[in-house]
Amino acid sequence: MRERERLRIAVQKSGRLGEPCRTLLARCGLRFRESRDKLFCYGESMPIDLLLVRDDDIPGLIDEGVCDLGFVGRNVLLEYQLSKRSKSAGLREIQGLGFGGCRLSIAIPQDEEWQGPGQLAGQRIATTYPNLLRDWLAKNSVVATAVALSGSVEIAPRLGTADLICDLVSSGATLQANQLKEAVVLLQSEAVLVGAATLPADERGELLEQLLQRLDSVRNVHASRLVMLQAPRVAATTIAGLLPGCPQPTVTSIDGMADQVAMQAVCNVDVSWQHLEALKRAGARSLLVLPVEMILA
Ligand code: PRT
Ligand code: ZN
Repeated sequence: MRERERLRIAVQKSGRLGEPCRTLLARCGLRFRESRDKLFCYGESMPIDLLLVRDDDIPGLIDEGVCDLGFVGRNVLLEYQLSKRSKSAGLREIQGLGFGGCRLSIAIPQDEEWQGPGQLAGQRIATTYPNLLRDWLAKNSVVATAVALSGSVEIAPRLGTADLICDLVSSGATLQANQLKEAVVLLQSEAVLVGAATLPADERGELLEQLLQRLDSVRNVHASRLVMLQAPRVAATTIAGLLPGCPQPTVTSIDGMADQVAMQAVCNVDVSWQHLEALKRAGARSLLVLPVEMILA
């Protein structure tokens, strides 16, 4: 197979998203052989390879056609898109992945009151996301200066290089340690799968579709439980209505027990003890809840 018939995915080499993204791909059945320099992983189970890079390089690599897909924080994707505007061939967020959650927020000193965007006028705000910040300031008609830094944004006010900061927050501990508090959220972020705006027209397009289906299935499976039970035939409709997430159960007769049925359903939400107790009160017995390994609809 020629090289570009293989799909190439850019993944963060280290950092917060590297490990969870590779775990997700492993759950999709992808196995890789790492190169000696640990920059490239050759796909052994499917013609899908990984390029291990810094997260900031991922949108550009897809834009230039070096990679077909990538995993990055939504914050990185949007910052890139704003920095490129018309110069970009077009990237799209294909799907959010449900991990790497954080917020891009403006933080102010703990002892100040937040009175709204107007309070930012004339301030110098340190950030590693100058384009996202400028965009938000413009939308809120605030004239302030975005001071672009490459890291350690939270110490800028103490160093006197800025008055406030605009940074990613997850637990809020870093802000607190620097006597700052979150004032306003500019963006809710999580890890996302990014691809070119148009699908490759060759074999890679099909591979991409197949991978997306597996990713979808892995995500659904994560929250899914198979519920199995037995119940009086007359209670089957009531019990079906009590199944969490209201799935359509399969109802089968039990040999030699004309008034009883066996029911099973895949519930795509958490199944709690309360759910089971409600099912039992409605007449269900022999309740069994099992984790689901794979689903292919
Ligand atoms: O080396 P490379 O350039 O690849 O990595 P990086 O250092 O630029 O990024 P990395 O690995 O730190 O983060 C990758 C992505 O994880 C980000 O782009 C976000 O989408 C997501 N993410 C989720 C976070 C956080 N949570 C987070 N808390 N990225 C950074 N932080 C930092 C934040 O900048 C601040 O310094 O953690 C600190 C705040 O955390 P709390 O918990 O104290 O609030
Ligand atoms: Zn980075």
